[in-house]
Amino acid sequence: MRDKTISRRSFLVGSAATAALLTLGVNSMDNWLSTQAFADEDTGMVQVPTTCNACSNKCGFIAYVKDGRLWKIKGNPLHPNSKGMLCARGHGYAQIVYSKYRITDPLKNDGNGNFKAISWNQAYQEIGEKVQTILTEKGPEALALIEDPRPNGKYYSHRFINALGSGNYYHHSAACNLSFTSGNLLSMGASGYSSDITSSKFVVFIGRSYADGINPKSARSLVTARENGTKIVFVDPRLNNSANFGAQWLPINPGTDLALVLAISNVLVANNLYDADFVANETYGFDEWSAAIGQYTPQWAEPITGISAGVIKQLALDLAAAAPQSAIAETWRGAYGCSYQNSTECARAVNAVNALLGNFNKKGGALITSPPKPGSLDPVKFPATPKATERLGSVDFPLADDGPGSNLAVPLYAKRGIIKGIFFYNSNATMGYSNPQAWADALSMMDLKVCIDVQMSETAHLCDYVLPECSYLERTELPDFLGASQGVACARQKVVDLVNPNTRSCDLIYGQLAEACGVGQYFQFNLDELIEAQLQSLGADIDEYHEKGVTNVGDPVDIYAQVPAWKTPSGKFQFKSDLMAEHGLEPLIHWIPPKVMPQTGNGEFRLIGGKQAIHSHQMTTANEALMAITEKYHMERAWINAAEAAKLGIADGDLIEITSTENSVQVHCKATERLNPTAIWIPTHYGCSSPELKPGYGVGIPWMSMIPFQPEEKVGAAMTHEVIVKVRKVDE
Ligand SMILES: Nc1nc2c(c(=O)[nH]1)N[C@H]1C(S)=C(S)[C@@H](COP(=O)(O)OP(=O)(O)OC[C@H]3O[C@@H](n4cnc5c(=O)[nH]c(N)nc54)[C@H](O)[C@@H]3O)O[C@H]1N2
Ligand SMILES: Nc1nc2c(c(=O)[nH]1)N[C@H]1C(S)=C(S)[C@@H](COP(=O)(O)OP(=O)(O)OC[C@H]3O[C@@H](n4cnc5c(=O)[nH]c(N)nc54)[C@H](O)[C@@H]3O)O[C@H]1N2
Ligand code: SF4
Ligand SMILES: [Mo]
Repeated sequence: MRDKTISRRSFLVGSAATAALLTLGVNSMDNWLSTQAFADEDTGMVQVPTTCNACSNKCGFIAYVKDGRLWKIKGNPLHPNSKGMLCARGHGYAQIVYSKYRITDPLKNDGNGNFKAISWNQAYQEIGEKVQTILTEKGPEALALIEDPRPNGKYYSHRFINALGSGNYYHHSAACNLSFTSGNLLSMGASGYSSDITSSKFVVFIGRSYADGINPKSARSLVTARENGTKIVFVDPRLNNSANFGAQWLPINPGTDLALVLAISNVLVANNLYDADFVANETYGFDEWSAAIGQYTPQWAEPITGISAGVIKQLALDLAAAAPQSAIAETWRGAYGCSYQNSTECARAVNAVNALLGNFNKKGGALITSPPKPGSLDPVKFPATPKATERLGSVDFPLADDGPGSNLAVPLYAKRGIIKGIFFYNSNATMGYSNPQAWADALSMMDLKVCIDVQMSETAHLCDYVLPECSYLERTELPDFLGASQGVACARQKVVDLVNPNTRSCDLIYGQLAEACGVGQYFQFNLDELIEAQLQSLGADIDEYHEKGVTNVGDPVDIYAQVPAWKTPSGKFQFKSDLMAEHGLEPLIHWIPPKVMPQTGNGEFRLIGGKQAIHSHQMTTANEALMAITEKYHMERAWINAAEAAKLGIADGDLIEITSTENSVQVHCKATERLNPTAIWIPTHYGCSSPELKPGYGVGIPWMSMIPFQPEEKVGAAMTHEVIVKVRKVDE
């Protein structure tokens, strides 16, 4: 593929960029799809249905086991996310079970960063004593737990910290989709939606890239949508790898999507191109809001976004013409999941466009559904934990989605001397949730830091105790409940025996830790009993669950049958949020500029990032097969717009120095026309600084080290793209 240069003017025109998209092309997904159908040589192998743990999609697969060893894995056709397919990470990450980079014993830090193996009993006893001291001296509020929730973790981690009396339980979301889900709750009372792209006529993707931030079901739906003639427009500062399926690429100036979306609303309202019945019956605050958005014309948005007024107007007209079979698709992280000071507002604005299109729960529109939840369990066997303290951060970040909360409350309250003990489960918080130095400083003020992981992450290095979990292929977990029109329970089941005999699964670890901390009474059941109780509470077929790895739960529902039940304070879809007004914010959806703006043409850029199809966050950094692909294709390079690079005397492949207020790093560059001239784009999977994780150690840029610690106001997302960098060529 040869890069050509797109001038600043042609960026504004938009259509030239689209032409470039079509001529440059990107790799076909058909190759990927065909690799899923490899030859069968399954005879004599034990087949175990289970789920992947290489990302939160938890795709189902069948593991083939020969002589007690994992032989291969194949996507489970019954699983709603994999539908018979797995991505490269899913295949590659299965290596973890035999990885030489795993932790094999409990470890204790001697205080100088040297770790030595200790027995489980010693680890439990010492942690238990320290927990008791913290509880006595500071109370349960001084303890916290952070995790990237997985089927077992979601239940056991939460129960463990609540059993200790603490409500300080947080997910990873501050650097994932906290702004998006918080904005959704403010406008719709639901944390998310999915766009029905295969039945749609016209879909606009803002940042979200199904072919890079992969979910196999969604990636497959791009192929079906193309076959069905759905017109797709990609709004992304970078020509991402989903763009092969698009009709148009709009290389927006990063951080300005809110202006684009407000201008689309302006056109829809000014031209009476909205669903008046829906607006009249289902929404709150429309009259005030529609009067206030007159200023947000396409002409106003053009210089902010870098997209011409004509293109913006046409986008709005096309959305309206196809409504309700049209939508702005949901995001996840990159565009407005957590990236900017206006991200929560952008989520609200996107929802407002979908509301104007009247597309909620309409075929081809935006679908709000909810997966089944287990019913109540036997209160004697599974007693309720004591009333927990109010979660720290709920005062600072009152508009945060209160499911995950903002984990940035932990460093904030540690620095205030309030949080003294922390547990990390399946989480590399210090490298992934905001500035690593800010996390390290906060951790240095705590009396107890415990990390439960499978490998020696950077977060593990900063802890006092590291507890080795066995890999996901060596353990059984609780059912994962999924589904839209049909609820399903999906099984993660043990595939092979423990490879490292001194590792343990999280259900055991939490039960034993609880015992050592004096709250063992809340864990007087085993995992199998809990699985059965959860499945029974929903009337699921337990044999089918184990045999096929997926079983239906409940009756099918017609997702197109009714408008959603808006669980907002007004009971309606909200163009206006009184809750925001109560917290001193403007209640009507309005323009908020990004926090920082680069002085372009001055060697300044905005640093943005994104996923690569073969890696998951930072957890695949020690995977030899996946890192070999990185090395072969120099995937760790930073992208810079070719014309901007030329102005700075930088050529494709040169070593460059990238400097922010927080750090200065050197990396080779990819000079490309596939990027907006105001941005530097980096893959977010690199920069590992844990020497034990050899394949990834020192490769690429530690993304978060470039970013200030700066929680989004009232929400607490990490604002991961609010950073300006200077770039210069370095002589090699
Ligand atoms: N391969 C892979 N797939 C994954 C994951 C993974 O780690 N690896 N993780 C899973 C998880 S947890 C998540 S949250 C999702 C993330 O899924 P996405 O949010 O789709 O992933 P990203 O690549 O982070 O961001 C998507 C795009 O946003 C663009 N972008 C950056 N800034 C802006 C902006 O200001 N405006 C616009 N319009 N676009 C912008 C980036 O260039 C990028 O192409 O992926 C999931 N799937
Ligand atoms: N630098 C950087 N930061 C990011 C992202 C990124 O791509 N790069 N992505 C952002 C997004 S979208 C998200 S969702 C979050 C994700 O946040 P995290 O889930 O914290 O991301 P990872 O860096 O993958 O760290 C997961 C940790 O879990 C460990 N782990 C893996 N398998 C197991 C297991 O079976 N048991 C246990 N106990 N531990 C296990 C891994 O070794 C790793 O240390 O990060 C966000 N922040
Ligand atoms: S999308 Fe890929 S990595 Fe994520 S669960 Fe599915 S197969 Fe595993
Ligand atoms: Mo994420």
